[in-house]
Amino acid sequence: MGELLYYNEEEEWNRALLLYNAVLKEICTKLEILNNEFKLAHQYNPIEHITSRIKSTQSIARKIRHKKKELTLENILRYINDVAGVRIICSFTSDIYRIADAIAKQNDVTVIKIKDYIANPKPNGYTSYHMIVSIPIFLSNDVIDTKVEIQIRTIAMDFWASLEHKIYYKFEGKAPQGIQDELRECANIISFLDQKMLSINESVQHFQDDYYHNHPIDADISVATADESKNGIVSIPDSIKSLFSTIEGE
Ligand code: 0O2
Repeated sequence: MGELLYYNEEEEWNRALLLYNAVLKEICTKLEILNNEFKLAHQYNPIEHITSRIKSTQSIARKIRHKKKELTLENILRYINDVAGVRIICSFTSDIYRIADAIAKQNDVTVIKIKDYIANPKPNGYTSYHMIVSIPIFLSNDVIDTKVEIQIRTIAMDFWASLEHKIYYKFEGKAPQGIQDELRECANIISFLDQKMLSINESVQHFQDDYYHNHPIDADISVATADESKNGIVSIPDSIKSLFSTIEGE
């Protein structure tokens, strides 16, 4: 960033980077804890994967230009909300809102802005749930609230967004109408697919609940282990089951 900012701003930029890196660590830890807790309670993993990044200097400069602001550190800190960004990929749409709620409820998280592009897709078909939040970063003599953008979407939404992003840049934002129409059609298919997958998952859940209702002993001795495949339920090995029966018999 040095070459883009005035010399005397460089030190401040390095301090800002330290904060942005810190806020990414904070939010990723929070998400990991939520995911682990959920896995333990429901034998189910709402987060498929998480990526995080500090926005590239070119992308910051482009966005500042787009917002018609001068490229100064003050403007970057004030107007660019996504210098630090995390992307959370979930299996199902319902997981997106569950995760968003769980983050927003935390005492040290301040929700600054929400854009629900799932309830209100963009005209080009883009869907995703965006939150801008701030989290306090504790330094040796200071506490600084630092902004981070959280994008939450399903695997299917992510697939669409990655392809659209590439096409957007290939045509410098002016893709031919036919391609734009096809992308919008794909967005509709993806939304249908997400709804279908969610309803299949709900049916599986009901089958599982009915099964455990009728086989309560199996439910007692079924656990999810840390390294099992996602969403799976495995039975406790026989050697451990026999321990249970010993205890019961005592
Ligand atoms: P990049 O390269 O991904 O970082 P704000 O200033 O917070 O009010 P902002 O940030 O201008 O609003 O817009 P918004 O709608 O919150 O979008 C922020 C990010 O969402 C974008 O960052 C993209 O990552 C993603 N996004 C938004 N709209 C689209 C879209 O139509 N297609 C795709 N593929 N992604 C989108 P950047 O900085 O644009 O890009």
